[in-house]
Amino acid sequence: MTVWLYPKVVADGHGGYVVAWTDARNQEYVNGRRDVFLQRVDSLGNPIGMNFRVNDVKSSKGYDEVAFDVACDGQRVYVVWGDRRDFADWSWDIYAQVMDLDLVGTYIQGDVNFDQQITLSDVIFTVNYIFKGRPLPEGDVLVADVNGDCKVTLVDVIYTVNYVFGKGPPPVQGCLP
Ligand SMILES: [Ca+2]
Ligand SMILES: [Ca+2]
Repeated sequence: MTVWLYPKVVADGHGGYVVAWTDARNQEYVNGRRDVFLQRVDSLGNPIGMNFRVNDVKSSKGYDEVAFDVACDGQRVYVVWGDRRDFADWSWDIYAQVMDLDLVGTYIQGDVNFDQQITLSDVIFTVNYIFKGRPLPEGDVLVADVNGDCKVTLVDVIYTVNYVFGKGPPPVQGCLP
């Protein structure tokens, strides 16, 4: 069960909007721990690109992101939130993320762990997802569909391994927007 809560909407300064909310899709151990996600939408509310996690440390590791807010000046998006990643002393601290508006919703096909590169870490991530169902690929499961057949299987794992070692073609755009 994932709980989607606390939507916030701000104008992006170009006729569209940036929507933020928290949801628990990444929870691995305990119900109710949520991350902050962003989605850019056009003037009609249609999603542009995909939604993605904003907070850098996943809440599934034990820190609930709460009390977040979002702003946009037409060029950049600013998100602030509180979490207790310093769990040892039970303290809450404030964190922020600033990103270019143009990059909100963009992704690299095959970058399953969302670190802006395609490496063996993405292969391991995909294998875990296939056999354990978790953690979920960032943004959309189909980011892991590197051969573009709209399914995530071991064929995609082999495809990525071949690409990482220079023996195969790069990931193709499949079913993602
Ligand atoms: Ca990656
Ligand atoms: Ca596939």
